[in-house]
Amino acid sequence: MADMNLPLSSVGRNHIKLNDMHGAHNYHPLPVVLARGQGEWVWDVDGRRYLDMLSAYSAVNQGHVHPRMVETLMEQAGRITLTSRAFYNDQIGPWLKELTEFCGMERALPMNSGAEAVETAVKLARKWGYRTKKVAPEQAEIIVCDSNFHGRTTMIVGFSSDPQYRADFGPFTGGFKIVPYGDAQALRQAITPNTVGFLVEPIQGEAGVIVPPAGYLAECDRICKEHNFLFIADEIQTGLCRTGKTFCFQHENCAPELLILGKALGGGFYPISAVVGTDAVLGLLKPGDHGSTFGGNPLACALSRTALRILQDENLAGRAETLGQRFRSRLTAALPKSVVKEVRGKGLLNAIELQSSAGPARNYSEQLALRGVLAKETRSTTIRFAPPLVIGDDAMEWALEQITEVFSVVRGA
Ligand code: IF1
Repeated sequence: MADMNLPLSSVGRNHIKLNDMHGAHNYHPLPVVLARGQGEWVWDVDGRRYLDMLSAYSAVNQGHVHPRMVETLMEQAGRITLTSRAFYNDQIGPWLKELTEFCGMERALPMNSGAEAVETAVKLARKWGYRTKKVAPEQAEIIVCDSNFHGRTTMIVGFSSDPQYRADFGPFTGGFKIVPYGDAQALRQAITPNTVGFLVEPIQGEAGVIVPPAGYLAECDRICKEHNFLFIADEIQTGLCRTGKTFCFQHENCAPELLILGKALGGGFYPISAVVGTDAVLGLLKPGDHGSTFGGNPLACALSRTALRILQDENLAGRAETLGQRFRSRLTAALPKSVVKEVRGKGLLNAIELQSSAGPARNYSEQLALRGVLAKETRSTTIRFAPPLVIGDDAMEWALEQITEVFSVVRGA
């Protein structure tokens, strides 16, 4: 696919060439080479400024290079950064207390990437199934949803419904069932005596910011409690104030036994993820059952403590709610139905779905980039908009103008 003709300098073109020559081509980035970030803004190698409306897939909720994060990084990096869990360190205990209080849950287990936390949650649900629910050995089943995205490990892609995510990566792990997203009755029908968990994204991000029908999560939660299996919320992308509440599940009356966090848990500075949940589940692990070299390291925990404080001190959930309402109402009113099918989302996790006749989504993200707005297509007809939650009112106004311009005409192939 020919790339847009962004006026790139030889410096920028050389960076792209290095990627082409020496890297695996597992991404097709926009031809934008970023060199600096501050808040909601990023600059490329040629000094061109862009409004970041992807936030590294919701991992930079606190904004790029937040000064409090820089301060914590410099202080902790100069003291101690990695000890392994063979010993205690002076950051993990306070982090565990602050994170469990932030989530209103009893225990937490630190990992690094989101996928690692998802793998950890699956192991915990199975262990709970065998030890507490008394499911027969090796028979545990976990129900997941069609069009799910929970990471890229072979176990996780094994329960993906996307052929590309699975192709050439088998054989896969058993013990998973796929049901339609948004249909609580389908969940009920998939239950067996071996069901130990229901793993779900409160909004499906990668599938195109799919918001389930109101009441869906609450109904699923009731079904989980009624049939004694775990409600496992993957809030790696929707959590940490992104959708206008601290966690997306809080938009409904539900109480997950396990919460999976990642991305913005590290404030955009360092990979840290976690499974947070009840003592009844996390308390089942004994020393040696599970672990990770970097999990719970003092640098990650110190940065995550500051990342959580920023979310609270700057009321980023309230900001996401207010600005998200403005984003959806203004664009729903302004964009022609001949181009745009729907503007949808919660808080500052939103997407524009194009009419199928309006041409590939990539054309629109390229046109946005030429105007200084960075957003990324997901699937062929949807562009996701997820700016840092610190985005200013003026920047939002400017973004709405650019988006209105780009989506007011069909930009065919
Ligand atoms: C890519 C998007 C994809 C996630 C949810 C677990 C993970 C993710 C709900 C795994 C990660 C990232 C991965 C990245 C692009 C991005 C993404 F939805 F955010 F846009 F892929 F679908 N659960 N999502 O969204 O976390 O191991 O990556 O830390 O793989 O291309 P991770």
